[in-house]
Amino acid sequence: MARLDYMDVYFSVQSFQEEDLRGKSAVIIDVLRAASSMVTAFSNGAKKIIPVNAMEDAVKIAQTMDNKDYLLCGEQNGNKIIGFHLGNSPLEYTEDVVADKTLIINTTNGTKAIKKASLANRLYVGCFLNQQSILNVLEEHDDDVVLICSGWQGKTSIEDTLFAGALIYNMCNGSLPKNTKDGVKIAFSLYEKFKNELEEAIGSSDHAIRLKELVPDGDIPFVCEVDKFDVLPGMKDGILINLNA
Ligand code: 3SL
Repeated sequence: MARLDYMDVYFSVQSFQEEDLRGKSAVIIDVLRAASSMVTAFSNGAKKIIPVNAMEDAVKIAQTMDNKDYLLCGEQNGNKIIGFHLGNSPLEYTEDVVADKTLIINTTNGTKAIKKASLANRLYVGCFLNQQSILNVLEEHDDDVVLICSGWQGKTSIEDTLFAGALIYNMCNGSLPKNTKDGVKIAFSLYEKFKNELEEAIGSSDHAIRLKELVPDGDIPFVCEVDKFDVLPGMKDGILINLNA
């Protein structure tokens, strides 16, 4: 069982250094929307996900593959990237589109957090949609666990902090031990306050307001669904696979 007194929470991609994660397990959180899209894609049969730092990297990797095997995915400022197959709405990642495909994904914060966490011993991707799968794998761990909220360009985001808090809240059955780090206390307290009104809290977040004009109406309620999918995206040699498949 991962120990809460050793756990820490980072609130943006910029708030940690690569070295901070050496030898630890990391859960990368991006509720809106990269993690939610990845989890949905795996649930609908995507074979692999290759996260990248830049659009150019995605295109270079695609050039080494057969056209029928991959999809270029992601967003720039919330919008689908010109020339890419899919944007970053989880609702786009349906079975008929993603089954058996390798998805090469570039997003503003989520894929950058994943790439920056490459020194972690183990890396998982989590959001409300696969909450129980993340809790199950943390139960098996006895090393230090770091929860990394992707946030938005260096800023804290309520939706990612809420999910970090949901993990912590469930790990301690709602009763937080005293000897935890500040980040753990902050995430726990936020979740405790909003746990019965997740959709309202996330729907009025800075990120949801930013996305309002850009994304399908269904994205917000969808990413707030808890335990919808039994999926565990985990990193193996730079590529995410569904460890629960
Ligand atoms: O920053 C990210 O990784 C994205 O998930 C942001 S967006 O919701 O697609 O705009």
